[in-house]
Formats: sequence, structure tokens, C-alpha cells
Amino acid sequence: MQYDYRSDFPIFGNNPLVYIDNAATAQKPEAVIDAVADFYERHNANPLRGLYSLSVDATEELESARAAVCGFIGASSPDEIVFTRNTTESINLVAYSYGLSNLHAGDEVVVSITEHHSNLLPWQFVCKKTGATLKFIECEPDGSIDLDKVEKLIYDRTALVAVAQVSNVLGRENPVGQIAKLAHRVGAVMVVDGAQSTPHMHVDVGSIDADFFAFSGHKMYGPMGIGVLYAKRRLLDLMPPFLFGGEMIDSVKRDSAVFSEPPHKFEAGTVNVAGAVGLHAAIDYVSSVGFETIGKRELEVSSYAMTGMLGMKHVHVVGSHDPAEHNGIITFTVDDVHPHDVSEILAADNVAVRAGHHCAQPLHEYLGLRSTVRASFAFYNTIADADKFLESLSTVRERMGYGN
Ligand code: 7TS
Repeated sequence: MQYDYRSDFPIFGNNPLVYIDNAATAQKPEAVIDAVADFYERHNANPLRGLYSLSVDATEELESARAAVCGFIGASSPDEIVFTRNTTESINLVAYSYGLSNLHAGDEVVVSITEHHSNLLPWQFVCKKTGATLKFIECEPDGSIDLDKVEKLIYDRTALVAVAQVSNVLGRENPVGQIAKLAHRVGAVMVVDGAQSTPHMHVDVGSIDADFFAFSGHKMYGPMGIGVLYAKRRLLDLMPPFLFGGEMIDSVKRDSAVFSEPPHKFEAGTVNVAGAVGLHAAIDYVSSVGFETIGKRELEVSSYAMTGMLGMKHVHVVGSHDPAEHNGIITFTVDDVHPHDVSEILAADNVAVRAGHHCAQPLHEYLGLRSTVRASFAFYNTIADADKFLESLSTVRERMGYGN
């Protein structure tokens, strides 16, 4: 008998909901909810400001969370971990701080066509401000990236390369380590968007040799409102602050200030300690389940779902048809039925999926699609969930009046 991981998640209680929108946000295990409540019930104070014991407690909780994140992604030191609100803010921090002060007219920024808008718009902005040019790595029809094409695109004008480790639409893992090598060969920095990889696989920023790595707590079973930017210490030392205010200074005069050392230099204002504590609990929870189990269970359920989908002649899976290349994320279309209608019909059967462009409009345009439906599985989803999804999906065309 397999352990029912859904029982760790209070939201599933007596709820018949089939939640397969995990790429948007994951549900929270009791351990995370309890850790956040415990912080507010027993340790709440503003960290770094007070010398009384509660404030010391809050500071210790924050720094212990930072150490946990450091270990979780294989950073060399907790000083390389900056707490932000989410992946979007982490990438914007790099864009405003590193991008605006290091990029110039004539430089090139390389992103992939598969990027979420959060790893595209900040670079559009930096390019407009600095006169740098934005270039795209086009993917193959199965969603893969051809490294020979990347090699041709990255040359001595390239100053920054920004690619997601896993696409939120295709689910495919990109060869970010090899792309980082190509970037470093020409002296460019490598930004990795880890929003969709951290929930599914063991990440080691050292072996990727990422200069920057961004992810969100909420997609990996932690709270919303807490995110992480990892950056190499050498870069953090050189970068100007992104936001200015309290908790990021050593001293202030009327017309000047001395900033704190990283990472505090990049954490202006009161940080989300409860969020960091919740993220710490999420890291402990995910580690106790283990990525081997997570990967195995996600593959089992998403393979079952994909086999069912590929057997439906009016359903078309986007990207590769090998479930092992999807990290639980299956994006698809149904002939003649708008993705919003598909998702509404599934919702009527208590199946939660996402429809639209998933904040990846250039990818959709590149694939010749306006919008799609996305089912994204987590390790707590079951074969019974996949069955309910397939059953509902198989009736969509009929319910829209197209026969089956
Ligand atoms: N990068 C990727 C690859 C993402 O999938 C997302 C969110 C983000 C960045 C932004 O994360 P945030 O936490 O800052 O919002 N992706 C999605 C999604 O696919 N559906 O809803 C949110």
C-alpha cells in the first residue's frame, strides 16, 4: 500500500477536488502551515532591529531558513541567498541592479523562446534602457534546445544569458549547465529561472555554475510571498542595491549611506520572516519525501495521464510525447474547443487545470497556438486523479456539441 501523500495536505481533507494546476502554485502540507502559524504564535518580532529575545528569535529563524536554502540548492554560503517575494522579483533584482549597471549599447542578452514573461520582460526593459539587443534561442518542435544553435548565438557581444531550467508550458528541462558553459566562455553571466525546476528535481547551483538562480517558495510547497535569489558572492559584492530603505544599511548621513554587506544589502525593509520559516519547513518536507520519490510518483501519474490523452484523437499534447521529458507538466489542445471552455468543463467535474497562454505568449506564437490547456501533476496526485481528469476530458467535445 503506497503512502497517501494527500493526507499531509489539509486542503484535500474531504474535498473531492482533483488539483492539477501545480505549476501555478502547489498546495501546502500541514508542516508548512504549522510552521508559519507557530512563528506568529510564538516568535513574531521584527528581525535585526531588537535586542530583546523575541527579536533575536525571529532573526535566528530567518538566518536558519537562509542556511536551509543554501544547503537545498548547493550554494557555497548563506550570504549568497537573498530573500525576495518570488521568482519575478528575484529576476527583476538582477535586471535592475546587475543589468542596468553592467550592460551597454552593443551588448546582447540571450533568452529562450520558451521563457515565462517573468524571465523575458525584465530583459526587454534592460535592453530598452541600455541599448543592448535581445536575442532568442528558438526551441525545436519537441521543445528541446539544440546546443549547436545556442553556440552560434552566444559570442563575444553576449553579456547575459537567461534561461529557465524547466519550461512552465513544455515541462522540459533545458541544458542550463551546458548553456552556462557557453555563456562563461565569452564572459557572459548566466541567469537561471528555477521556478519550475525546484519542485521536481535536486538543484545544485554549483554544478550548473549559475551566476544567478531564482525561484519561488509557493511552487515548491512553501508559502506565497517568499522567493529566493541566489547569486555568486563576487557579483553581489559589485552590485548596487535594488531597493533602498531600512535594514539594508550600516550607517546613514544626510546625503549618503553605507550599505550592509550582502545579502542584507538586497533586503530593504522588513523581510517576510514567516514566509522564510514556511519555506524552511517546505524544504524539510520535500527533503523528507525525497526527490527520488517525488520524481517517481510524478512520472507514474503523468505517464498514465499522457497515455490516456494520446489515445484521444482530438486531444493534442504540445511538445514531446515522452512523459519523462515533462516533469509532470502536460500542455494540450482539444480540436475545435477553446481552452477556456475545456477548463470550465473540467472545473464543473472538480478538476482544476489552467487555460490561456500561461505567461508565455512568445512561445505560443512560435508554436502557432493562441492558447492551450495545462495539467500539471505533483507527487501527491494519484492514478484516481488522472482517471477523473481523463474521464472528464473525454466528454469535452460531446458536451460542446461536437460529438466525440
Ligand atoms: N518563471 C517560471 C518558469 C514560471 O513558471 C513562473 C510562474 C514564474 C517565473 C513566475 O513566478 P512567480 O512566483 O514570481 O509568479 N508560473 C506560473 C504558471 O505557469 N502559472 O501561474 C504561474
